[in-house]
Amino acid sequence: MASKSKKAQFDAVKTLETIEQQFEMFQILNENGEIVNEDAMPNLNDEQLQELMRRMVYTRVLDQRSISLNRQGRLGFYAPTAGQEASQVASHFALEKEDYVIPGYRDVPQIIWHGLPLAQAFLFSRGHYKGNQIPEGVNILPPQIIIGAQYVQTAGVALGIKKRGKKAVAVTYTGDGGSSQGDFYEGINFAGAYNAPAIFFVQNNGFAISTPRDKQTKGATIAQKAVSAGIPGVLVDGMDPLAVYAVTADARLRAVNGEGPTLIETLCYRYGPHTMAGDDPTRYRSSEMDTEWEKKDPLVRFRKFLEGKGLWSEEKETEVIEQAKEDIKNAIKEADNTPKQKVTDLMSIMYEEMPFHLQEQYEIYKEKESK
Ligand SMILES: Cc1ncc(C[n+]2csc(CCOP(=O)(O)OP(=O)(O)O)c2C)c(N)n1
Ligand SMILES: [Mg+2]
Repeated sequence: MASKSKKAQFDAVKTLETIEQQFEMFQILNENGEIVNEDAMPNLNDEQLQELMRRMVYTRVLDQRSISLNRQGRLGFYAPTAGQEASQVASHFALEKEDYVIPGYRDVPQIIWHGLPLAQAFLFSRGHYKGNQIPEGVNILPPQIIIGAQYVQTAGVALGIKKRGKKAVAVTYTGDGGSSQGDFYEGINFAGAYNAPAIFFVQNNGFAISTPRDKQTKGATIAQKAVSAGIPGVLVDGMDPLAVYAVTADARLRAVNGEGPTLIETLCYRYGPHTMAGDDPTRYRSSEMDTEWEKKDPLVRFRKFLEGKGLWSEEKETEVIEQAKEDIKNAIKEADNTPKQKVTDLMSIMYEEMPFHLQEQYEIYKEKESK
Protein backbone atom coordinates (compact mmCIF):
# COMPACT_ATOMS: atom_id res chain seq x y z
CA MET A 1 0.00 0.00 0.00
CA ALA A 2 2.72 2.40 1.06
CA SER A 3 4.84 1.52 -1.95
CA LYS A 4 1.83 2.08 -4.20
CA SER A 5 1.26 5.63 -3.00
CA LYS A 6 4.98 6.28 -3.27
CA LYS A 7 4.79 5.09 -6.88
CA ALA A 8 1.89 7.43 -7.53
CA GLN A 9 3.89 10.26 -6.10
CA PHE A 10 6.71 9.61 -8.55
CA ASP A 11 4.72 8.77 -11.65
CA ALA A 12 6.47 11.19 -13.97
CA VAL A 13 4.70 9.81 -17.03
CA LYS A 14 1.32 10.43 -15.47
CA THR A 15 2.33 13.99 -14.60
CA LEU A 16 3.17 14.64 -18.23
CA GLU A 17 -0.04 13.02 -19.46
CA THR A 18 -2.08 15.06 -17.03
CA ILE A 19 -0.47 18.29 -18.20
CA GLU A 20 -0.77 17.47 -21.89
CA GLN A 21 -4.46 16.61 -21.57
CA GLN A 22 -5.15 20.13 -20.33
CA PHE A 23 -4.23 21.71 -23.66
CA GLU A 24 -7.35 21.29 -25.74
CA MET A 25 -7.96 23.50 -28.75
CA PHE A 26 -10.16 26.45 -27.86
CA GLN A 27 -12.79 27.40 -30.42
CA ILE A 28 -15.76 29.75 -30.57
CA LEU A 29 -16.74 29.76 -34.25
CA ASN A 30 -16.59 26.41 -36.01
CA GLU A 31 -15.79 25.90 -39.68
CA ASN A 32 -19.48 26.10 -40.61
CA GLY A 33 -19.69 29.57 -39.18
CA GLU A 34 -21.62 28.45 -36.08
CA ILE A 35 -20.96 29.64 -32.54
CA VAL A 36 -20.03 26.59 -30.49
CA ASN A 37 -19.01 28.39 -27.32
CA GLU A 38 -21.54 31.14 -26.64
CA ASP A 39 -20.21 31.85 -23.14
CA ALA A 40 -16.78 32.76 -24.49
CA MET A 41 -18.12 35.11 -27.17
CA PRO A 42 -15.99 38.28 -27.09
CA ASN A 43 -17.60 41.61 -26.47
CA LEU A 44 -17.47 43.03 -30.02
CA ASN A 45 -20.23 45.23 -31.43
CA ASP A 46 -21.53 44.98 -35.02
CA GLU A 47 -19.15 47.65 -36.35
CA GLN A 48 -16.16 45.92 -34.77
CA LEU A 49 -17.19 42.53 -36.20
CA GLN A 50 -17.47 44.11 -39.65
CA GLU A 51 -14.15 45.89 -39.26
CA LEU A 52 -12.45 42.62 -38.35
CA MET A 53 -13.88 41.00 -41.49
CA ARG A 54 -12.87 44.00 -43.57
CA ARG A 55 -9.28 43.71 -42.35
CA MET A 56 -9.11 39.99 -43.06
CA VAL A 57 -10.48 40.40 -46.60
CA TYR A 58 -8.12 43.32 -47.21
CA THR A 59 -5.18 41.25 -45.94
CA ARG A 60 -6.10 38.35 -48.26
CA VAL A 61 -6.12 40.75 -51.23
CA LEU A 62 -2.80 42.21 -50.12
CA ASP A 63 -1.36 38.70 -50.06
CA GLN A 64 -2.65 37.87 -53.55
CA ARG A 65 -1.38 41.16 -54.97
CA SER A 66 1.99 40.82 -53.22
CA ILE A 67 2.46 37.38 -54.74
CA SER A 68 1.74 38.64 -58.24
CA LEU A 69 3.88 41.78 -57.76
CA ASN A 70 6.67 39.48 -56.63
CA ARG A 71 6.24 37.33 -59.75
CA GLN A 72 6.44 40.46 -61.88
CA GLY A 73 9.75 41.30 -60.21
CA ARG A 74 8.25 44.37 -58.51
CA LEU A 75 8.72 43.07 -54.94
CA GLY A 76 11.64 41.31 -53.30
CA PHE A 77 11.36 39.09 -50.24
CA TYR A 78 7.80 37.97 -49.57
CA ALA A 79 6.36 35.33 -47.21
CA PRO A 80 2.70 34.53 -48.08
CA THR A 81 0.05 34.94 -45.39
CA ALA A 82 -3.20 33.45 -46.79
CA GLY A 83 -4.66 30.97 -44.30
CA GLN A 84 -3.18 32.82 -41.33
CA GLU A 85 -5.51 35.85 -41.30
CA ALA A 86 -7.34 34.86 -38.12
CA SER A 87 -4.04 34.23 -36.31
CA GLN A 88 -2.56 37.49 -37.49
CA VAL A 89 -5.34 40.02 -37.97
CA ALA A 90 -7.75 38.88 -35.24
CA SER A 91 -4.96 38.74 -32.66
CA HIS A 92 -3.83 42.22 -33.64
CA PHE A 93 -7.44 43.42 -33.43
CA ALA A 94 -7.34 42.85 -29.66
CA LEU A 95 -4.35 45.20 -29.22
CA GLU A 96 -4.14 48.92 -28.58
CA LYS A 97 -2.04 51.52 -30.36
CA GLU A 98 0.32 51.88 -27.39
CA ASP A 99 1.17 48.16 -27.51
CA TYR A 100 4.41 47.07 -29.19
CA VAL A 101 4.27 44.58 -32.06
CA ILE A 102 7.48 42.62 -32.66
CA PRO A 103 6.94 40.62 -35.85
CA GLY A 104 8.59 37.83 -37.76
CA TYR A 105 9.01 37.99 -41.54
CA ARG A 106 5.49 36.61 -42.21
CA ASP A 107 3.83 39.13 -39.90
CA VAL A 108 3.65 42.13 -42.19
CA PRO A 109 -0.19 42.33 -41.90
CA GLN A 110 -0.03 42.99 -38.15
CA ILE A 111 2.46 45.85 -38.52
CA ILE A 112 0.44 47.38 -41.34
CA TRP A 113 -2.68 47.30 -39.16
CA HIS A 114 -0.59 48.78 -36.36
CA GLY A 115 0.25 51.77 -38.55
CA LEU A 116 3.12 50.98 -40.93
CA PRO A 117 2.27 52.58 -44.29
CA LEU A 118 1.81 50.05 -47.10
CA ALA A 119 4.47 51.72 -49.22
CA GLN A 120 7.01 51.09 -46.46
CA ALA A 121 6.02 47.41 -46.28
CA PHE A 122 6.79 47.20 -50.00
CA LEU A 123 10.11 48.97 -49.48
CA PHE A 124 10.95 46.47 -46.72
CA SER A 125 10.24 43.69 -49.23
CA ARG A 126 12.68 45.32 -51.62
CA GLY A 127 15.35 45.55 -48.94
CA HIS A 128 15.20 49.35 -48.96
CA TYR A 129 16.26 50.95 -45.68
CA LYS A 130 13.25 53.28 -45.76
CA GLY A 131 11.06 50.21 -45.23
CA ASN A 132 12.47 49.92 -41.73
CA GLN A 133 12.36 53.59 -40.75
CA ILE A 134 9.33 53.25 -38.55
CA PRO A 135 7.18 56.41 -38.25
CA GLU A 136 7.15 58.15 -34.88
CA GLY A 137 4.33 56.81 -32.67
CA VAL A 138 4.02 53.49 -34.50
CA ASN A 139 5.12 50.96 -31.91
CA ILE A 140 6.63 48.23 -34.04
CA LEU A 141 9.99 46.70 -34.75
CA PRO A 142 11.08 45.67 -38.26
CA PRO A 143 10.20 42.04 -39.13
CA GLN A 144 12.73 39.63 -37.67
CA ILE A 145 14.41 37.20 -40.05
CA ILE A 146 16.47 35.32 -37.45
CA ILE A 147 14.06 32.60 -36.33
CA GLY A 148 12.96 33.07 -32.72
CA ALA A 149 15.17 36.09 -31.97
CA GLN A 150 12.11 38.30 -31.54
CA TYR A 151 11.15 36.34 -28.41
CA VAL A 152 14.13 37.61 -26.45
CA GLN A 153 13.64 41.13 -27.75
CA THR A 154 9.99 40.98 -26.70
CA ALA A 155 10.89 40.00 -23.15
CA GLY A 156 13.14 43.06 -23.10
CA VAL A 157 10.54 45.40 -24.57
CA ALA A 158 7.96 44.09 -22.09
CA LEU A 159 10.33 44.65 -19.19
CA GLY A 160 10.89 48.20 -20.46
CA ILE A 161 7.14 48.80 -20.56
CA LYS A 162 6.87 47.51 -17.00
CA LYS A 163 9.72 49.68 -15.71
CA ARG A 164 8.13 52.75 -17.26
CA GLY A 165 4.80 51.87 -15.66
CA LYS A 166 2.95 51.95 -18.98
CA LYS A 167 -0.39 50.19 -19.51
CA ALA A 168 0.72 48.35 -22.62
CA VAL A 169 1.96 44.97 -23.82
CA ALA A 170 4.75 43.72 -26.06
CA VAL A 171 3.38 41.20 -28.55
CA THR A 172 5.42 38.90 -30.71
CA TYR A 173 4.91 36.16 -33.27
CA THR A 174 6.99 33.22 -34.33
CA GLY A 175 6.19 29.88 -36.02
CA ASP A 176 6.18 26.22 -34.99
CA GLY A 177 9.78 26.08 -36.20
CA GLY A 178 10.63 29.11 -34.08
CA SER A 179 9.44 27.25 -30.98
CA SER A 180 12.48 24.94 -31.29
CA GLN A 181 14.95 27.77 -30.93
CA GLY A 182 16.78 28.53 -27.69
CA ASP A 183 15.56 32.11 -27.95
CA PHE A 184 11.98 30.88 -27.64
CA TYR A 185 12.65 29.36 -24.22
CA GLU A 186 14.83 32.24 -23.07
CA GLY A 187 12.16 34.73 -24.07
CA ILE A 188 9.22 33.12 -22.30
CA ASN A 189 11.32 32.24 -19.26
CA PHE A 190 12.79 35.71 -18.83
CA ALA A 191 9.41 37.41 -19.36
CA GLY A 192 7.89 35.03 -16.82
CA ALA A 193 10.63 35.58 -14.25
CA TYR A 194 10.15 39.35 -14.47
CA ASN A 195 6.37 39.13 -14.76
CA ALA A 196 6.66 41.31 -17.84
CA PRO A 197 3.60 42.30 -19.91
CA ALA A 198 4.20 40.16 -23.00
CA ILE A 199 2.14 38.00 -25.32
CA PHE A 200 4.06 35.32 -27.20
CA PHE A 201 2.37 33.86 -30.27
CA VAL A 202 3.38 30.67 -32.00
CA GLN A 203 1.57 30.45 -35.32
CA ASN A 204 1.69 26.72 -35.80
CA ASN A 205 1.10 26.30 -39.53
CA GLY A 206 2.36 22.72 -39.43
CA PHE A 207 5.68 23.32 -41.17
CA ALA A 208 8.99 25.09 -40.82
CA ILE A 209 9.62 25.44 -44.54
CA SER A 210 9.33 21.68 -45.31
CA THR A 211 9.97 20.30 -41.83
CA PRO A 212 6.75 19.04 -40.22
CA ARG A 213 5.67 20.11 -36.77
CA ASP A 214 6.24 16.64 -35.23
CA LYS A 215 9.96 17.00 -35.93
CA GLN A 216 10.09 20.15 -33.78
CA THR A 217 9.12 18.59 -30.46
CA LYS A 218 7.85 15.46 -28.73
CA GLY A 219 5.32 17.64 -26.91
CA ALA A 220 1.66 17.07 -27.76
CA THR A 221 1.30 20.83 -28.07
CA ILE A 222 3.57 23.86 -28.24
CA ALA A 223 1.26 25.74 -25.87
CA GLN A 224 2.20 23.39 -23.00
CA LYS A 225 5.77 24.72 -23.08
CA ALA A 226 4.37 27.68 -21.16
CA VAL A 227 4.19 25.41 -18.10
CA SER A 228 7.98 25.18 -17.94
CA ALA A 229 8.17 28.95 -17.69
CA GLY A 230 5.35 29.09 -15.15
CA ILE A 231 3.15 31.17 -17.41
CA PRO A 232 -0.32 30.49 -18.88
CA GLY A 233 -0.38 28.70 -22.22
CA VAL A 234 -3.32 28.53 -24.61
CA LEU A 235 -3.98 26.33 -27.63
CA VAL A 236 -6.43 28.04 -29.93
CA ASP A 237 -8.04 27.37 -33.30
CA GLY A 238 -5.95 29.72 -35.40
CA MET A 239 -8.54 29.67 -38.20
CA ASP A 240 -11.21 31.04 -35.84
CA PRO A 241 -11.04 34.85 -35.61
CA LEU A 242 -13.38 35.06 -32.61
CA ALA A 243 -11.40 32.54 -30.55
CA VAL A 244 -8.07 34.16 -31.43
CA TYR A 245 -9.47 37.59 -30.56
CA ALA A 246 -10.88 36.33 -27.24
CA VAL A 247 -7.69 34.65 -26.02
CA THR A 248 -5.58 37.66 -27.05
CA ALA A 249 -7.90 40.12 -25.31
CA ASP A 250 -7.73 37.96 -22.18
CA ALA A 251 -3.92 37.72 -22.31
CA ARG A 252 -3.66 41.48 -22.82
CA LEU A 253 -5.93 42.24 -19.89
CA ARG A 254 -3.91 40.02 -17.57
CA ALA A 255 -0.65 41.52 -18.82
CA VAL A 256 -1.66 45.15 -18.26
CA ASN A 257 -3.05 44.17 -14.86
CA GLY A 258 0.43 43.08 -13.84
CA GLU A 259 -0.19 39.36 -14.16
CA GLY A 260 2.62 38.69 -16.61
CA PRO A 261 3.03 36.98 -19.97
CA THR A 262 1.03 34.38 -21.91
CA LEU A 263 2.04 31.92 -24.61
CA ILE A 264 -0.58 31.38 -27.34
CA GLU A 265 -0.34 28.64 -29.96
CA THR A 266 -2.62 29.24 -32.95
CA LEU A 267 -3.28 26.17 -35.11
CA CYS A 268 -3.33 27.39 -38.69
CA TYR A 269 -2.09 26.74 -42.21
CA ARG A 270 -0.35 28.71 -44.92
CA TYR A 271 -1.93 27.99 -48.27
CA GLY A 272 1.00 29.29 -50.28
CA PRO A 273 4.70 28.48 -50.41
CA HIS A 274 7.04 29.27 -47.51
CA THR A 275 8.34 32.35 -49.35
CA MET A 276 8.41 33.42 -52.98
CA ALA A 277 12.07 32.39 -53.29
CA GLY A 278 11.44 29.02 -54.93
CA ASP A 279 9.77 26.83 -52.27
CA ASP A 280 7.49 24.13 -53.73
CA PRO A 281 5.01 22.94 -51.06
CA THR A 282 3.76 20.05 -53.23
CA ARG A 283 7.03 18.32 -52.34
CA TYR A 284 6.11 18.05 -48.67
CA ARG A 285 2.31 18.57 -48.45
CA SER A 286 -0.50 16.59 -50.07
CA SER A 287 -3.39 18.18 -51.93
CA GLU A 288 -5.72 16.37 -49.47
CA MET A 289 -4.08 18.27 -46.66
CA ASP A 290 -4.58 21.56 -48.50
CA THR A 291 -8.25 20.73 -49.09
CA GLU A 292 -8.80 19.80 -45.44
CA TRP A 293 -7.40 23.11 -44.27
CA GLU A 294 -9.18 25.18 -46.88
CA LYS A 295 -12.45 23.91 -45.40
CA LYS A 296 -11.43 25.62 -42.16
CA ASP A 297 -10.76 28.96 -43.86
CA PRO A 298 -11.14 31.91 -41.47
CA LEU A 299 -12.72 34.20 -44.07
CA VAL A 300 -15.27 31.61 -45.18
CA ARG A 301 -16.45 30.84 -41.65
CA PHE A 302 -16.51 34.46 -40.51
CA ARG A 303 -18.36 35.50 -43.69
CA LYS A 304 -21.02 32.84 -43.02
CA PHE A 305 -21.36 34.00 -39.44
CA LEU A 306 -21.69 37.67 -40.40
CA GLU A 307 -24.06 36.99 -43.29
CA GLY A 308 -26.27 35.08 -40.85
CA LYS A 309 -26.46 38.24 -38.73
CA GLY A 310 -27.10 40.45 -41.77
CA LEU A 311 -23.73 42.16 -41.24
CA TRP A 312 -21.95 41.19 -44.47
CA SER A 313 -22.79 41.06 -48.17
CA GLU A 314 -21.18 40.57 -51.55
CA GLU A 315 -21.32 44.34 -52.13
CA LYS A 316 -19.45 45.00 -48.88
CA GLU A 317 -16.84 42.45 -49.82
CA THR A 318 -16.39 43.93 -53.33
CA GLU A 319 -16.00 47.37 -51.81
CA VAL A 320 -13.17 46.16 -49.56
CA ILE A 321 -11.46 44.33 -52.40
CA GLU A 322 -11.56 47.42 -54.63
CA GLN A 323 -10.29 49.64 -51.82
CA ALA A 324 -7.40 47.26 -51.12
CA LYS A 325 -6.45 47.11 -54.80
CA GLU A 326 -6.54 50.90 -55.06
CA ASP A 327 -4.39 51.35 -51.92
CA ILE A 328 -1.90 48.77 -53.16
CA LYS A 329 -1.66 50.44 -56.56
CA ASN A 330 -0.90 53.78 -54.93
CA ALA A 331 1.54 52.30 -52.43
CA ILE A 332 3.57 50.47 -55.06
CA LYS A 333 3.71 53.71 -57.07
CA GLU A 334 5.02 55.48 -53.99
CA ALA A 335 7.62 52.75 -53.50
CA ASP A 336 8.62 53.05 -57.16
CA ASN A 337 9.05 56.81 -56.75
CA THR A 338 11.26 56.46 -53.70
CA PRO A 339 14.88 57.27 -54.62
CA LYS A 340 17.07 54.20 -54.86
CA GLN A 341 19.19 53.60 -51.79
CA LYS A 342 22.85 54.45 -52.02
CA VAL A 343 25.82 53.04 -50.16
CA THR A 344 26.25 56.40 -48.44
CA ASP A 345 22.63 56.21 -47.24
CA LEU A 346 23.28 52.89 -45.57
CA MET A 347 26.40 54.26 -43.91
CA SER A 348 24.87 57.50 -42.72
CA ILE A 349 21.67 55.99 -41.27
CA MET A 350 23.69 53.43 -39.28
CA TYR A 351 25.42 55.88 -36.94
CA GLU A 352 24.64 59.05 -35.12
CA GLU A 353 28.35 59.76 -35.35
CA MET A 354 30.15 57.85 -38.07
CA PRO A 355 33.39 56.16 -36.91
CA PHE A 356 36.50 57.75 -38.42
CA HIS A 357 37.53 54.60 -40.32
CA LEU A 358 34.22 54.59 -42.19
CA GLN A 359 34.28 58.31 -42.82
CA GLU A 360 37.07 57.75 -45.31
CA GLN A 361 35.08 55.11 -47.20
CA TYR A 362 32.02 57.31 -47.04
CA GLU A 363 33.87 60.06 -48.87
CA ILE A 364 34.99 57.60 -51.55
CA TYR A 365 31.42 56.43 -52.18
CA LYS A 366 30.08 59.96 -52.11
CA GLU A 367 32.51 60.84 -54.84
CA LYS A 368 31.51 57.74 -56.88
CA GLU A 369 27.79 58.44 -56.48
CA SER A 370 28.13 62.04 -57.64
CA LYS A 371 29.24 60.88 -61.10
C1 LIG B 1 18.25 31.23 -36.77
C2 LIG B 1 17.73 30.85 -38.12
N1 LIG B 1 17.86 29.58 -38.56
C3 LIG B 1 17.39 29.22 -39.77
C4 LIG B 1 16.78 30.14 -40.58
C5 LIG B 1 16.25 29.74 -41.94
N2 LIG B 1 14.78 29.70 -41.92
C6 LIG B 1 14.05 30.67 -42.47
S1 LIG B 1 12.41 30.41 -42.28
C7 LIG B 1 12.65 28.95 -41.46
C8 LIG B 1 11.48 28.14 -40.98
C9 LIG B 1 10.68 28.76 -39.90
O1 LIG B 1 9.48 28.05 -39.70
P1 LIG B 1 8.39 28.50 -38.68
O2 LIG B 1 9.02 29.03 -37.45
O3 LIG B 1 7.43 27.40 -38.53
O4 LIG B 1 7.69 29.77 -39.38
P2 LIG B 1 6.82 29.82 -40.72
O5 LIG B 1 7.77 30.13 -41.83
O6 LIG B 1 6.14 28.51 -40.89
O7 LIG B 1 5.88 30.95 -40.54
C10 LIG B 1 14.02 28.69 -41.35
C11 LIG B 1 14.56 27.48 -40.73
C12 LIG B 1 16.68 31.47 -40.11
N3 LIG B 1 16.09 32.44 -40.81
N4 LIG B 1 17.14 31.80 -38.87
MG1 LIG C 1 5.63 27.09 -39.47
